[in-house]
Amino acid sequence: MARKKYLIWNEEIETMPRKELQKLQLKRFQETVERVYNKVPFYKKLFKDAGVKPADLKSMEDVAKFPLTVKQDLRNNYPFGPFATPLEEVSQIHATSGTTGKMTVTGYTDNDMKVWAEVMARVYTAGGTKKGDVIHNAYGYGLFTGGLGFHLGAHEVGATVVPVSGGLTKRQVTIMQDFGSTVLTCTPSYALVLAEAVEEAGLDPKKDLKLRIGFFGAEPWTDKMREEIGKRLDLEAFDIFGLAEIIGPGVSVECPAHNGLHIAEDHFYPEIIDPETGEPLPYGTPGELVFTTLTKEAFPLMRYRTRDRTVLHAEKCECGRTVVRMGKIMGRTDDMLIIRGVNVFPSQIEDVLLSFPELSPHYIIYVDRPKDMDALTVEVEATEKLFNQGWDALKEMEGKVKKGLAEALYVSSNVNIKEPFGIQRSQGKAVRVVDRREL
Ligand code: DLL
Repeated sequence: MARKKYLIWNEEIETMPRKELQKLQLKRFQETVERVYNKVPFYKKLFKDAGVKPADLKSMEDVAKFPLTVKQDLRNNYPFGPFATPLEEVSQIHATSGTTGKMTVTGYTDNDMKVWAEVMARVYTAGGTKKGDVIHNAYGYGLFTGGLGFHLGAHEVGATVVPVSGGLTKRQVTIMQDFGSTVLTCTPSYALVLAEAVEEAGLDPKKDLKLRIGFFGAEPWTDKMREEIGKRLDLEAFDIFGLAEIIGPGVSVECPAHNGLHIAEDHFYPEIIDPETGEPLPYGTPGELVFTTLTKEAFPLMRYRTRDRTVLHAEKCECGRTVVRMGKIMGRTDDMLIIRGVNVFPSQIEDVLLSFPELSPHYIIYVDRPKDMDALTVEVEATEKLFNQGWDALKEMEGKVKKGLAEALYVSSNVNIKEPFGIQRSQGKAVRVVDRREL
């Protein structure tokens, strides 16, 4: 029997007429505003400084009058200050470790866990996961929301989950093969590491593995990377987005139309703002993504600046969903590099590198400032084939990549092509940019 192309977990909500959805959002936004104002002291001060009261939210047009919040607000109230329920009502805690500053701590009541399971079931179903699937979950288990979020959703859809977590890559390949895994969940960079290990083990994913679907997220990746992963593991790759502060994975996901990520808009209200001025921008205009949680009990957040750059679209998708779609994350407002005055996004560099079949999709970007001038260095791996052609071929390739980068970025860069496996592999979120200017 032919598979139905578009599966939807919660038809009633995911295909709800927009007018009805907006009504529901307004009611829930009003409840959130009341909750944070009455239960979380730092919001009272923020509201006072902005000269607003919960009752001022009469329609969604009023949303922009309410203050934006940032990670620093959470850090200032570390660890449990942002919680709107007493700790005894909190059934699970997660945290993200920033490279700077304190951890960001998030909490869930029993009902928040149910919401998380529901939105993750929507994610799995959007990609075509069903009861009978075997999910190889290689997101890290622990304080990171990836592992446990995907675990929770797997149970909700009734699939079989294998909680492998990250690491011990060779064993992961054995498990995928022996257990007949059909769904792979991990970061896109780790998917490539697994693909390499599959090749090294001499396996043909078409014959030796049963993978059909992959849900990859937690870090930026391009459409070219999607093609690469899809081809090397013989699966359809879906982009999944989320952040611990909002719930973890499950905020949005692609459907097989691959034209943006459907946001669980009945639980998370999205806005796009101008990152410089904080002013809201209309659908279709790229800017910084902002979320308000609409149903969270333990850790509600209002107008939280994610620092992620994307664009929103409100037209109905061919899959039937009516919820707003967000474009692929183009990068973060805070990982935009300014090189000699020019804005450079790591995703632009990835695009150029992946357009050369002679290179492997493993790279790292260094930024230095020798003699007061920014210097951009891109290290990328050669494929075995290119490497075996010797020095001259490598140098010629470096020249081509340099030219490609200069045309795309409008700044010059140094390019070092490394031997195969010359770039360290990641088991979770890949570190792709090392900015040594502040050091
Ligand atoms: O990364 C949650 C998650 C787990 C999402 C597993 C998807 C899969 P945090 O550790 O709080 O949460 O990191 C959130 O990661 O603000 C983005 O900058 C980035 N990010 C997450 N998903 C994507 C994606 C999890 N699909 C931060 N594309 C976010 C690009 C992503 N960036």
